[in-house]
Amino acid sequence: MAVFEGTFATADSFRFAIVIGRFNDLVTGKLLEGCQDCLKRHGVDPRPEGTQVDYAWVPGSFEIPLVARQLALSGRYDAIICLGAVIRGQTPHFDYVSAEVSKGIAAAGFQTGVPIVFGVLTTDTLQQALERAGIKANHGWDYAMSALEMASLMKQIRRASGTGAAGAMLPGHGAVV
Ligand code: INI
Repeated sequence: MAVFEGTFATADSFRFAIVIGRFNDLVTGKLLEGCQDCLKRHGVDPRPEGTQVDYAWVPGSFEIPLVARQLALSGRYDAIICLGAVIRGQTPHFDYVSAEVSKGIAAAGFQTGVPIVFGVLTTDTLQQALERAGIKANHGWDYAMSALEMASLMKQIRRASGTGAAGAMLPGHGAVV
């Protein structure tokens, strides 16, 4: 029998998409920097004019799942990283946005077979978010590590099981964005 485990050594052949929410961009911009730094140090060229990473900016976290799913359906990416920051305010808005973005990202991964990383901070305060986006640690780095590991793992599993490219799982969605 087999043991499947992702590695971090073969990243130079992978393609990623990063979906970033503009809302709270003080935080999401920092997550993006951490993410790009990690990818670069693992041999991925993160430049938008390069061939390995595409970027999609959306208004806020609520819009992330739709765009991540559409990108995944293209079959062009080994993994997709979603970056957002939902910060609790005085109203129940936080609960609606955070519930939809978490459910939506999970659904997009299940539906397409493409690893989609949940890189959305959900915090009570801006301070807590900033601490996780560069002041104490930068979770953007961790999200990139998850993408590298999952891309490698899924590739191994697909190869062993003889299944086709991710993103082509839904009927009629082989190669469109
Ligand atoms: N979007 C976020 O990414 N973070 C938030 O904290 C946030 N809050 O608090 O309102 C937020 N709202 C915008 C939302 O994601 C949508 O862009 C908007 O509702 C339009 O659909």
